[in-house]
Amino acid sequence: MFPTRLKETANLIETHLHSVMAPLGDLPVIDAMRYAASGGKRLRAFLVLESARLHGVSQDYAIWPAGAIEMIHAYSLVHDDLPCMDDDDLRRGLPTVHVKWDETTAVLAGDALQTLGFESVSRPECHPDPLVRADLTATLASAAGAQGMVLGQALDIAAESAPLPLTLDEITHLQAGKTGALIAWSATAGAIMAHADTTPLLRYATDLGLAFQIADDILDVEGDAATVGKAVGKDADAGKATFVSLLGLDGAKARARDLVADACDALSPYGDDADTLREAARFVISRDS
Ligand code: GRG
Repeated sequence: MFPTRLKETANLIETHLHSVMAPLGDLPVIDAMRYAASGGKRLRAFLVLESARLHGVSQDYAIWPAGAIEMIHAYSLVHDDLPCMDDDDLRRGLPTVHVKWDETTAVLAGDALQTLGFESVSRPECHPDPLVRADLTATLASAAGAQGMVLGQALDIAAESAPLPLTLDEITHLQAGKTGALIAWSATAGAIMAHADTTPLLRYATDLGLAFQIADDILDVEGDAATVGKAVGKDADAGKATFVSLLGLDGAKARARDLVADACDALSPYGDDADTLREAARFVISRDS
């Protein structure tokens, strides 16, 4: 069952990150890294572990890319929350890193979480085959960097001062980088580790990533306590193009449901063994945070 697996993943990741960061000491920047990397749903780590399980890859190996993606995700949130970006005071219900410490510590903690993530996938403990470790490292760099998440973030920031709102194609491209690229890497990591074809999982994750972002836009409109399918609240991002502003609330919900159906179909080569991934896709559009 997906909720049980997600909870197990969260526990595994907390323990793993604790041990990876244990030797780093207790400078403020290290404490800030531990703080930023704790909590969260651990959806990306779950995708890595499930993708590895589907391909018969040992969890002892898969925990390394699962921890790596959560560190890189945490870095992106720390930097996204900075005053020069989204200027947020709260993350995961707690003060953001630059509020609890200061901006310098937040920049450095984010940088160090990113490099520790890359170190994790290049360590021999991650996989016995150095070519697999190189592949994981290169694909993660491309997902996180100027062709992936950083590109999406840059396009998002540029859109704020653009004369016209983004079109549906533009926002789809932006979000494929900003949130989709790390999700796609997570879901394909197990196939990479098993030297297997990544195509079905890439199709699954591309649809899932977009559905995730549409659900996020719907949550913004309906309020944190709502779920997809309830009454409309106030639009926190009024003026900015979102899937809801472009498709309407009902259209966005229908699109998210279609994407989840396509994501589930993409898993047909795995048969029933991929049912937990199918449950995860349905969860993504029914979550309340
Ligand atoms: C700073 C280079 C750079 C990139 C930041 C991902 C990102 C790019 C910014 C996050 C902004 C945001 C809140 C986007 C909405 C979708 C999203 C990624 C939400 C957070 O992910 P969850 O819901 O978070 O998986 P948890 O806390 O569960 O890990």
